[in-house]
Amino acid sequence: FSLERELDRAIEDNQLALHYQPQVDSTGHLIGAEALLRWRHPDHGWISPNTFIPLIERRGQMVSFGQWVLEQACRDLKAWQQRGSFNGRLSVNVSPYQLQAYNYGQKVLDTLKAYDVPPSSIGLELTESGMVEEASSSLAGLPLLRRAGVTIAIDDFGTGFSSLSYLGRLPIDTLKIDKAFVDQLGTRKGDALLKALMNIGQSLDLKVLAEGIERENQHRALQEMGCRYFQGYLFGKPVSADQFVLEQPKAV
Ligand code: G
Ligand code: G
Ligand code: MN
Ligand code: NA
Repeated sequence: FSLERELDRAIEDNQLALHYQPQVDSTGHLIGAEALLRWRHPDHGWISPNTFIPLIERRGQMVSFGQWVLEQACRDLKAWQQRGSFNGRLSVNVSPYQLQAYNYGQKVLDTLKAYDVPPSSIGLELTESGMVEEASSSLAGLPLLRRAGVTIAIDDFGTGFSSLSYLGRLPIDTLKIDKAFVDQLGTRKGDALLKALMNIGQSLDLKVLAEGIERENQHRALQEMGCRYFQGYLFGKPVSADQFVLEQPKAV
């Protein structure tokens, strides 16, 4: 399959890029950004990570691509910080394959140090599928990262078919409520589900961030349920690093 083979050259041929999407608090202030990987293919144009991340994982290359993502995020963040145009938290997505790699936590801290990026300006977004019981030994790096100031968010919370017991064991800061739930707002069951998810977060003293907010009425309804952090096209679409600092008012 040729797309898969072409991945080998994507990094060296400079075809990968990170786009950034704002994350805001309840007053609409920028508090951070999520880095989202993009592949600009010479023939096929922009390819979504939903298409090529599974290929990377299947080929056993997630660790090296993940390292590229973290380093590029550090370069972009450092440039923004030096220009004084951003002092929020930059979140990167992490695949379960990365978490399972030997010494993952220490390698992340080493990378941040090499780029002179404070750990407290970085967040990691992990999916529930990375939280499976059998992998618990591989999650040993998380407390190390957390102690250094890196925050940990559970991405796509509620969609992962995973046991919730990890919430009691691991140092999680934030639950990211998936767009699939936001899209059910206004239905009896949808509202009940969202309230239940909000409740889990609040009773565990976690931040809850709702994703995929496209309309003001969704924003309002979620605020009424107690949600305080948001991400979605209503506040900004993912854009290039340069575009991001042009569009965003300075982060608090
Ligand atoms: O913008 P959107 O289409 O980009 O992202 C689609 C999916 O790809 C999301 O589930 C997102 O978490 C995932 N994704 C985006 N960037 C990365 C990345 O750098 N690493 C990993 N593992 N997943 C990513
Ligand atoms: O990492 P995660 O699975 O949360 O990835 C977020 C995905 O959702 C990315 O593909 C991103 O581009 C997309 N996204 C972010 N905000 C919105 C939105 O408001 N509407 C839609 N349709 N997609 C969004
Ligand atoms: Mn994410
Ligand atoms: Na998500």
